Amino acid sequence: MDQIPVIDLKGLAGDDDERSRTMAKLHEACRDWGFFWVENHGVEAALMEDVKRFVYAHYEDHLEKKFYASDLAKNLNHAIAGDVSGEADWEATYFIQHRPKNTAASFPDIPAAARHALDAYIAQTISLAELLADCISLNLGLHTAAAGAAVREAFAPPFVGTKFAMYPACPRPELVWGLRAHTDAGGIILLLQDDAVGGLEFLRVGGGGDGGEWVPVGPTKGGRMFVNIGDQVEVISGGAYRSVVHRVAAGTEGRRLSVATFYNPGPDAVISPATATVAAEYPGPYRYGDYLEYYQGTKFGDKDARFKAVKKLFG
Ligand SMILES: O=C(O)CCC(=O)C(=O)O
Repeated sequence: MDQIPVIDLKGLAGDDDERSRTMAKLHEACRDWGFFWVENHGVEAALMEDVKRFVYAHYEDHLEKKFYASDLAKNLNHAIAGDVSGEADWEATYFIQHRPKNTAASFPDIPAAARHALDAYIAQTISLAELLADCISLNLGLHTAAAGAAVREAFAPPFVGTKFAMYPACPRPELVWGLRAHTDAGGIILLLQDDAVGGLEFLRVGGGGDGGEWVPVGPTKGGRMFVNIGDQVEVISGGAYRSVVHRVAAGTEGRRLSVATFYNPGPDAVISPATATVAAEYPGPYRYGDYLEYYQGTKFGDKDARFKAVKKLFG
């Protein structure tokens, strides 16, 4: 199995050769994989550690007991195969919005120091998402002096939010997924992964196996962030870049942390393929808010069927 690409973003600040090599590597990663690691990404290691500490503490203080007392957890202990409906995910999560409005203040359980670290982490993560959005625009030939950075312009004003997740140790991982297979609705997703427990898997199509092969992402090494591309970048790129199906396996090994920051179009942003030649295969122009509403009922379904339906419903 090929290795998941690792892009050293330091190369973007190098001389012309180094910059073009880095841009080419990023283009191949977006085109051939749809997911990749980045290093020297500008998000401080100390902040990543602060955020992880907060997520563990918050889980232990506020979520763990509730999770194991939930119907899903209680039923799973006594379940036999087929009992679990297949519509439940073995995850304890909460979501904080950062842009256009920061909703962190309405979470009473975040201590001031943690909120400070979270704000700083998110500011750096947004800068990283914007950098990647601009590189993607350039690599797709969509970044011109006249048009500016096409992906960022299409998303404006962007919606940015973070899903904080813990995947608790699961006594019966054969019965349930941590999170069922899906693609992400939005744009660019930046993941702070657990550095000890894996579970995230991406379906790589075109890498050799017929129906694709599930590639385990594994724990983070060396302070890397993990990146994947969502449906809107696939639409804008006219399929040059793909939003890839992924899932999280439940495991007995121990709780797994993940912090996923979504850099998405705002609800009123109008999305369409930027290249006319392939426009026929993709929906658009449509309002992202309309796409998202449809996505919510079809998240775990087939992406291509969703694109077709959205084209019919909204344009
Ligand atoms: O937990 C992860 O690593 C991935 C989470 C994810 O795919 C999602 O929340 O959409």
